[in-house]
Amino acid sequence: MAVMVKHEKLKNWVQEVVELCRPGSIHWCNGTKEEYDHLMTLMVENGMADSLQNRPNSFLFRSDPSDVARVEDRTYISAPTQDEAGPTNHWIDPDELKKTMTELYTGCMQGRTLYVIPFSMGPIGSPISKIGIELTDSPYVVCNMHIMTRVGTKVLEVLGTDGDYIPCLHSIGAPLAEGQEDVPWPCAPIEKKYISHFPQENLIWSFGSGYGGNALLGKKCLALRIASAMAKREGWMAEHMLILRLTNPEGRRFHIAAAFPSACGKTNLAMLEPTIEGWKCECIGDDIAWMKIGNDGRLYAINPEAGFFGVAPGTSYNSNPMAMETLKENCIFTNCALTDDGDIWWEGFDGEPPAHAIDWKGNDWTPDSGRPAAHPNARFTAPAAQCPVICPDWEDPKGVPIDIFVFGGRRAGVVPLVNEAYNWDHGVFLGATAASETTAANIGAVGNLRRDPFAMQPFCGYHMGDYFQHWFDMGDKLGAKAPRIFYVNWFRKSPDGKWLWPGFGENSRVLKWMCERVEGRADAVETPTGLFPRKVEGKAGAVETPIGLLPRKEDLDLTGLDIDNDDVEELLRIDTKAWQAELPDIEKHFDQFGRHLPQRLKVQLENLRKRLK
Ligand code: O2Y
Ligand code: MN
Repeated sequence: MAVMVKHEKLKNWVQEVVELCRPGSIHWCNGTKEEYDHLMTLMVENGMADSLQNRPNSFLFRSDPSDVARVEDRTYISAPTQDEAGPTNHWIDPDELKKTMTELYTGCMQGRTLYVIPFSMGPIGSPISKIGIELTDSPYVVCNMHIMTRVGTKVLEVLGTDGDYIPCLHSIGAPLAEGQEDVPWPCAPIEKKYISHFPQENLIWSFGSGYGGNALLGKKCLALRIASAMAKREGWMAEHMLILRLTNPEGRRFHIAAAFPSACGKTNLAMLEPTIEGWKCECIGDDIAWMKIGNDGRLYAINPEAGFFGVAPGTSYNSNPMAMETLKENCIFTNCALTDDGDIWWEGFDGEPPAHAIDWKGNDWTPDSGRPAAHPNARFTAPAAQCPVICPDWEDPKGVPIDIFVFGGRRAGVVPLVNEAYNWDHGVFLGATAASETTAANIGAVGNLRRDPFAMQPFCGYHMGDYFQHWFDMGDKLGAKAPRIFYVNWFRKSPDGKWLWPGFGENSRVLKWMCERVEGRADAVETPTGLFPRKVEGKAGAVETPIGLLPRKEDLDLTGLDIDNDDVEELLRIDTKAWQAELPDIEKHFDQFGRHLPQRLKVQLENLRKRLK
């Protein structure tokens, strides 16, 4: 099917890139199944992919061992000045970065095909959606984009002759000389990888990596880094949040958007199966939320993506049965192990490990090998529409009204299972000070405590202090219609290192408490009185504590849950000394934002200090 392009600016840009990168051929993607099947066939034939004999229309890729995750150290927010990028982003002057990258791009697509991918982030035509065009020399990227976004001719139709789009240039950075044999996963060495964002121009340039967030440019680059900068300018929100709908036994719906750092179980929570009687949960998105204030003054969210790019290891019928059902067919697996019967496998998969497999590096593997068969950041790419608990309204162009924001992180100590913010400003403080112990999703040491404000540290496309101010500004606009804010920690451990909370479907008990707090809104306090513990009346009770409103044991629905009383007490225990010990670290964290730190956060820190006295 030939693609008709009537957009002069787009045609000119493609021509410029052709002249710079010198591909052997050009392919305008139409987003059809035939296109996907054709590219997959090519990749299987040239040894880049294995077709899985035991999983219909599914494929396994093994990346180069140097190209296995997002590379934060090589990711740049190239705003005009370093001050605009802020202390949490790497920065290079835009002219200098463009010069360096132009040299790298010169001739970089030699011997390869340049694919032009028109894609929509969000349902095509939604007032919240945005169009991107990714130019890439990776057929793996094209197939992943087919699943993760809405690709094709329809997008070009919406673009018309002069519509706005976000240009996303990507190259794996591995030209193929005449007669040179290709490798299964071509990419550039780490020092030549650049994941660059030019927020003032809404422009993305990525070079050298073919993996995940570095290469599927609609996701972290567009939908978070560039979109967050656009959202600040235009008065909306682009957040690293799952979106779910919870329906109570009376049929009342609650929409929850939750921000957790990478690999803290966002996908599991997004597909939660409640263990409490009569409650239903439906998934709208597992990673990113775009939110705008609607005509009724409430905040409406869409999931800009069309698929899940989830962490495979640890995903099982035990941890996430709905994800496992989603993965039954039509999926791409990257850096998983291959079993002898032509299926995928990873650590944490259900059942016994296979007696033999091919590991993510392509080597023979047995359970005695002493190394993981799948890379810890191995991924699945799966169509969201295949999820058995996908919400019927997940593609509603107007979005869903958000009732509750949840922040959280992975903390073995200090932070209780759940607490509610006293008010919006306090909630912004909870988001701004969120911290988590690091995992394999980002390159670097595993297990260090890292402050990850709003789970946006790697994804905020401008100065984080200004981003905090944007949250206050949005709260001011939303007023009484603002979502209520909570903070959770599913990962608290006992002093002897045992998980205190069972997690997974049991998390519904905590969400239920939040929904009941929202229903009892009229009775909730606006400001802390300092008289704690004092029960705050409402449908679900709470006590004031120095860090926020906490449920008492009897406020949580623990019916049928086999949990020790002592464990629940420990989960809800506030160790004042441990919290006092957090204050210098919060202060240090805030200090880095200098004059950009909103005064309202300083007030919140002082309030916390006073409450802890
Ligand atoms: O390592 C990558 O490239 C993927 S990172 C990722 C993928 C899906 C959802 N979230 C993330 C993340 O790091 O937050
Ligand atoms: Mn994420």
